[in-house]
Amino acid sequence: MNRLVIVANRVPNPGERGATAGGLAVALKDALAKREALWFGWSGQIAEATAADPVETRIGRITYATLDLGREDHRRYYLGFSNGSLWPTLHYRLGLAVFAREDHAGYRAVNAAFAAALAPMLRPDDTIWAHDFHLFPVGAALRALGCRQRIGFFLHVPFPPAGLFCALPRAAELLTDLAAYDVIGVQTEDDAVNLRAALAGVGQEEAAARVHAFPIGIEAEAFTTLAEKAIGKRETERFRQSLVDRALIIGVDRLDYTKGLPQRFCGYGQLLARFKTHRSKVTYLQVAPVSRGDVAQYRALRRELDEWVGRINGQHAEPDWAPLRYMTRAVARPVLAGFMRMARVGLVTPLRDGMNLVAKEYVAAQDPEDPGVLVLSRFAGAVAQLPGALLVNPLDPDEIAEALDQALTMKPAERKARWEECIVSVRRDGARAWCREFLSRLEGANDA
Ligand code: GDG
Repeated sequence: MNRLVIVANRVPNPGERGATAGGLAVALKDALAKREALWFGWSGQIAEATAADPVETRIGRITYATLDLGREDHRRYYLGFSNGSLWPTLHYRLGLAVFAREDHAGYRAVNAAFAAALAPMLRPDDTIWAHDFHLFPVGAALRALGCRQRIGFFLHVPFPPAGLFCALPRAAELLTDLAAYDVIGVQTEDDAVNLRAALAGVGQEEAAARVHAFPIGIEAEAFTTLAEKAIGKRETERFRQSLVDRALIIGVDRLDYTKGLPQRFCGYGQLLARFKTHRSKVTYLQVAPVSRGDVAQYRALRRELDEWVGRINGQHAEPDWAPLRYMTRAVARPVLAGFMRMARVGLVTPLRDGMNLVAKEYVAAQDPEDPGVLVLSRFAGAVAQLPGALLVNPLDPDEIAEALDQALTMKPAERKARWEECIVSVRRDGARAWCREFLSRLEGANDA
C-alpha cells in the first residue's frame, strides 16, 4: 500500500502519540495502523526563526516530521490569521475577527515554508491529506512546487454562508487555494452547500464539485470500554461519593468562545432559579481546559466564566452543596469517560461547532440499561447523527434550563429510547468510517 502523508498544524507530542492521544491522532489511528505514514507539521515549539528542515522521528511505521515556528511566524500565522481571522469567521463570528495584512502574509509564508520543507520528502505515489483552516493554501503551495500527488483537504470547523466568509479580506484567494485539492472535505451537508456556493462565486465551479461532507466520528467501542473500566476505579468512586446521590450534569469543552459557556452557565442558573425542585439535587461539573490562553479574547472569556461560577455558587450554594464545579485543568481521558458514564445529563451547547466529538463520546460512555440524556445545541454539526438528543438554541438560557429540567425528570424508558436512537450512528459513523470514506474518495474506489 502506498504511503499516507498527514499534514496538520500540530503533530502530536511523543507522549500523545500512543494510547493517551486525543483529537486527530485518535481519528486517524486506524488509517495510520494499516500503512506506512508520514505526519508533517508544527512541533508546537517556538524558535527564533522558522526551521527550514524538519526534525524526523520514526515510531513503528509512522515518521513524524516537525518544524519549529519562528516567534514572528507563530504570532502572525497561528495567533494572528488562523486564530484571530479565520477561526471567528468560520464560526460565524465576524464581529470578533480581526484582520491585518502582516498576519495574512505570515499565514501564507508559513504555508509556503511547510510546502517547501515537505516537498523533498514526498514520493510520487504518496497520498497527501491536509487538515484544517491553518492550511488552506498548503496544497496550492505544493502544486506550485510541482507536486502531482493526490492531495485532499479536510476542514474540521464549520464553513459559513458565502456572504459571511467573503467579508474576510482575501477570502477569494483562500477559495482559489482550495481548488488545488482533489477532494475538499467538510463536516456536514450545510457546510458543503456553503462552500460550494462560495467556490462557485469565485468562478471555481469545478472545485465546487469536489466538495463532500464526511462527518467525523469517534472510536465508539474503545470509548465505551474506557468508560466501563473507569467505574469502580478510585478516582471515579471518590467523585461519585462526593456527589452524595445528586444527579450529575457534565460539560466538557476546550475553553473557547465558540462553545457557548457563558450562556450555558446562565441556563444552569435559570434551572436553579425557575425549577426549584432541582435545588440541592443536582451538581454540574464543567471541565474546560484552557486553550489559547495567550489570546486576549480568551483571557476575557475566562474572567467572564469566573464571574458566572461565583454568581451561581454564591446565589444557590448551601453549606453542603456547591451547584457548579468548574475546572480549567484537563482531566485524563479514562477518568473523563467514567465521569461521562456517571452523568445523568451531557450538556453540549456550542454556539457553532464543526462536529463536536464530546456529544458522541457522552453517548458512547452511557450504560445501555440506564443511559443519561444528551442536551445538544442545534448548531453543532453532530446534530444530524444524534436524533435522540434534546435540541436547544444555545443562545437562549431559558431553553437550556427547560431542556435540563426535561432531561433530569425524564422516565427511564424515554431515556433508553432516545439513547438507542443516538448510539446507532455513533457506532456506525465512527472514526474508522470517516477515514475510510475520505481516503476512498481521494484514492478512488479501486484503491480503497
Ligand atoms: C475541532 C472542531 C470537531 C476536552 N477536554 C478534555 C478532553 N477533551 C477532548 C474531548 C474531545 C476533544 O477534546 C474535543 O473535541 P471537539 O470535537 O468537541 O472540539 P474541538 O477541540 O473544538 O475540535 C470540532 C473536531 O475538531 C474534530 O473534527 O468535532 O467541531 O472544533 O475528544 O473529549 N480530553 C481530555 N481531557 C480534557 O479535559 N483527556
